[in-house]
Amino acid sequence: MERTLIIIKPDAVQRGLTGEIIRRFEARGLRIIGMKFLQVSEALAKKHYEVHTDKPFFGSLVEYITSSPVVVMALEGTGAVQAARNTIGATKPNEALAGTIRGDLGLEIGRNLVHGSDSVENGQIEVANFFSDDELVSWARNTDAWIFE
Ligand code: DAT
Ligand code: MG
Repeated sequence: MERTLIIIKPDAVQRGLTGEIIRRFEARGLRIIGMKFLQVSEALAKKHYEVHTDKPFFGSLVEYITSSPVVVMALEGTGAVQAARNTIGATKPNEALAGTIRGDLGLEIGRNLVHGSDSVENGQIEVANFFSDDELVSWARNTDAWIFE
């Protein structure tokens, strides 16, 4: 089963959109296997955004994600990585389609509300960066047979 890491970013938490965002992933059918509330350390932020180290926006990206608490979730499901990306919408909220989290709730790239892993491999890596094995719960939902074929 694929895994993806979701971060409900500081702007979304500050704006009181945590529940609204969790609701959309739950409704999509993705199964929550880990969730916690924390303030991301600078070290963890730099590791998480390592591929962007040389980009001009790296400094502001790290500042943003560490500026205030976040909610992180590990989600599981068939095709979970792409499904979550589609639910999140395009990186630039002003280009994201209506119906997506960014397209419905955001305007600017530096306040784009939510992170989702971009590949199956990165889903595994990012979940492991944020959660220890004993923080992840292996469970079956009574609705699984109505969501997963
Ligand atoms: P995504 O978050 O959609 O996976 P990404 O991995 O390309 O996008 O970039 C990570 C974050 O960095 C993104 O959510 C917002 C910021 N970012 C990306 N490109 C940017 C740019 N050209 N200018 C400013 N911030 C940018
Ligand atoms: Mg990305």
